[in-house]
Amino acid sequence: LDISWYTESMRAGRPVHILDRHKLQVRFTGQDKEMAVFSVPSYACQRRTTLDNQNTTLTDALSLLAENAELSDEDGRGVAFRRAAAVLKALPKPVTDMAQLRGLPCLGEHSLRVIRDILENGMSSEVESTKQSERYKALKVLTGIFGVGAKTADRWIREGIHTLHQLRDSGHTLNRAQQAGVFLHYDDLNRPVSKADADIIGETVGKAVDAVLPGAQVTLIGGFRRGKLTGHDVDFLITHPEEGREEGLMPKVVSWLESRGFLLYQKTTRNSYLECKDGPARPPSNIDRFERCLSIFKLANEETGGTTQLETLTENGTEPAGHRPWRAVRVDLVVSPVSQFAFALLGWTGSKLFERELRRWAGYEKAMSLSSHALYDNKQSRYLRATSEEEIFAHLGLEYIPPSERNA
Ligand code: DCT
Ligand code: MG
Repeated sequence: LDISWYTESMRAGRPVHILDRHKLQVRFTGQDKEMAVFSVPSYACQRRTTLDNQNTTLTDALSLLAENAELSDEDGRGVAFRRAAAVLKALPKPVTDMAQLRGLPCLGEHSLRVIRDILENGMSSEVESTKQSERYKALKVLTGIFGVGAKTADRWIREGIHTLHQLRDSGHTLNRAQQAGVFLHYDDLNRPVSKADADIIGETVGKAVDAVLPGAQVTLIGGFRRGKLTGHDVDFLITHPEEGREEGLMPKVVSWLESRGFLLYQKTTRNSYLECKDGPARPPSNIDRFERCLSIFKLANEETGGTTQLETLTENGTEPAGHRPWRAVRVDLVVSPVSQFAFALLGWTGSKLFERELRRWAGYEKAMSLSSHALYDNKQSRYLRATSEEEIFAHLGLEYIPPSERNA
């Protein structure tokens, strides 16, 4: 913590009272000013970040700039804005004065400029102009399509395609996922999923898993495990207490669901992770090596009594969602062998930034490689086993942070 201003105050004879170690509550006696000065550790995985965000105006602004950077293939800038937003999310009170931020980590010049603009003028001109820009609006519309990432969207924008209508008229051939995303379920897939919907889908997935492999367990992961009330999808992790029994489980679960009309779309990828072959836990991507199924679920609407029969799908998806007895929901299924379960659970609970920070902490501070499969100690040249998230935090020399406080 930079405390030069504080020692200056002391020298100038302005008494400063520290009331709490983490929230330096400072009173400048004899002046009108009273404010909290904050101090937080620099890695998000050392902090407790609940959903009770006291600085949503500031964090929304920084998150928008992060999103815009990520969509523009500027990941470095994106992470910088995400880290800055995460620091503000961890503060116990709203920020009202720039002086409160002195000494805080991860607040670069650019982020500080945005924060100052908002504190002084009530808004950031950069955020407002980004929001209004044709490019940002088009990126949002096009990446809102299931199966369309930043690169594809960018290519289309350079061809002058900014809207769904322009895309439909462009004659582009879309892959199966994109067809589902743009022609069939665009509105549904861009509507938040509630916890109640997640629970209903969880029951169905539980039934499917139980039917094809009794004893297998299903765990809700992702944002809902962190206590979020809505999400963009529903994520589940499946395992079996006996190592090896989970092999080949995904195709069986998928056909059970498919034969009962629960799936509008699915794409399964096979598990390719083998410790001995791949060496240290540094796979090219930490999230794509489990047996994994990206799907679109057909969720029956409660009030209509629902149906699980596949209906003829309209070709252009213009049928108002409210008139259908079901809605489409993105569901992500992951199967893990029980020996990797704790790592998978930790890696798939998020948030994305919390995960990134855990891996950065492991690498930079502990000379370890953490993935959703394993933890490798580079100094001891061996894998560190764990059967719970608590053990992994302990291996990493970190205080245990429960899921509800990983909302960085
Ligand atoms: N994950 C990650 N890195 C990624 C993508 C995902 O570490 N690049 C992990 C963290 C969260 C988990 O996988 C599930 O991913 P999402 O569903 O995208 O995140 P979420 O937190 O569940 O967000 P939402 O509530 O919007 O679904
Ligand atoms: Mg999710």
